[in-house]
Amino acid sequence: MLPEPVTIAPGVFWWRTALDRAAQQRLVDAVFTLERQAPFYRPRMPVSGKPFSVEETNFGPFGWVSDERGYRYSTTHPQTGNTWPAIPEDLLDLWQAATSHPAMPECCLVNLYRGEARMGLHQDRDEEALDAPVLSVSLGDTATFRIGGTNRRGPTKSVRLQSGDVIQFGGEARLAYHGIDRIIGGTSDLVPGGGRLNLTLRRITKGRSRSNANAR
Ligand code: MD6
Ligand code: FE
Repeated sequence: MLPEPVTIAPGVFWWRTALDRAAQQRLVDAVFTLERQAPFYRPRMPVSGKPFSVEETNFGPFGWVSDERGYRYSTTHPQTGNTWPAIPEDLLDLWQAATSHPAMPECCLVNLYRGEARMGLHQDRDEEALDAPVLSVSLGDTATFRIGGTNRRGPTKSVRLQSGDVIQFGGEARLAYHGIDRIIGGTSDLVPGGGRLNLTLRRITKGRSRSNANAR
């Protein structure tokens, strides 16, 4: 099971190397297998339509998408029109081991960072279920993760997330601003073609069931 996490800030827990190499490898294999059904694509910024530097896909009943019309959850892939593949069981097990939340996650957003890709400071706030924490897994190259408070201009801290690290945002940190300043290339050989994968698990609806994450 998981060791005791480090508390980075109130409500932000960090399990360093929560997943061993074999567990990391299983997740990477699952991502690139499911990616054939739900290919990575580049979301676009609201209004401007500028493409993200990060490539994304999703697993689960809901996927987080973004384009000129804004950020939202969608049950279908914006390019294929198909529903998203199910969230891998290993991730559902991790959610149950790490969080004490009674409902299962309904979205696994997959972020793929190659080269100079990064992610600007943002809040995760498009979910109805803001009482549920967000759980995220880092795989591949090390990333510089910046975390602040709920005020965009407030002070921030930086930590280096390595392959196999897991972080949770909950409680007073659920709406904390955070982002990825940069990826340190060549720090891992886990991801085929290089770079970093981030898997972010979220509950979207205010449901109660633990068992229906993939069945709706
Ligand atoms: C990333 N992570 O690690 C981006 N959001 O690539 C996130 O945006 C994130 O790690 C909410 C909670 C944890 C996260
Ligand atoms: Fe986020």
